[in-house]
Amino acid sequence: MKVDVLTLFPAMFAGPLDESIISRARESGRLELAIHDLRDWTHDRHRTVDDEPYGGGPGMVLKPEPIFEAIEALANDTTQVVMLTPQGESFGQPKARALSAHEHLLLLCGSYEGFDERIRTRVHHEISIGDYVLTNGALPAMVVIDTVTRLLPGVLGDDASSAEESFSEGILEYPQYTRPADFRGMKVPEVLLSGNHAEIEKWRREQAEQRTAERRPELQKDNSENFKDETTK
Ligand code: JCE
Repeated sequence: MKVDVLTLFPAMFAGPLDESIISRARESGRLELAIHDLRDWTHDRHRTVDDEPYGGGPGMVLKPEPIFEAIEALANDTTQVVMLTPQGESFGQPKARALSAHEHLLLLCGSYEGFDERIRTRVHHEISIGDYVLTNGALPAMVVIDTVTRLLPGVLGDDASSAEESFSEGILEYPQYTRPADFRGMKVPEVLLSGNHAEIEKWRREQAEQRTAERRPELQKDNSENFKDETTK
């Protein structure tokens, strides 16, 4: 998948996308990522990207001309243009999966008070990553890139991919432990040391359901498919 990003803060993208799984997805060619400075599509001495809102009011608005020119330079008929804004559709795993099916995404990161409304005529998806206000769309763009990249074929190992398929939505994870069995008096639940796989599976299902009911009751649904024995799935 190719992902182009249009931002006023290209330096924000150095670091988070150069680590771990995303970095390997780039090295293997499964993700081709290019960060573009919106100011590269201005034509004036001051590289102006914003202006005052018509009708008055606080702050500044992103001008249409540089963004239209950038889209015309970077997008083709197969490109899905994605705008990150607090007014967008709530982002979640189903939207990540839908976006991961496209060959080319162009992510528009705003800043200031937002975009001139006419820019929306060139946008296919408008996404919010949550109900809080950030200073700009760079962090939301990185969230979208991270979630979408790990869903691309071959990016995760086989174990993580099958765990993804069975558990990714609808229920929280059960508690996990590793060695030592007794850490500063905090003991690992006996059942996990028992070697009784049927009992372990039952305990994990109960824990996951209890946790989901307590913390995220709105997720509660029938998860019986998620807890079939791994060997019979
Ligand atoms: C952004 C701003 C609206 C005042 C461009 C914020 C997304 N989930 C999200 N939280 N915040 C954002 C986001 C995305 C793009 C922009 N701002 C700041 N937005 C009103 C200020 C500007």
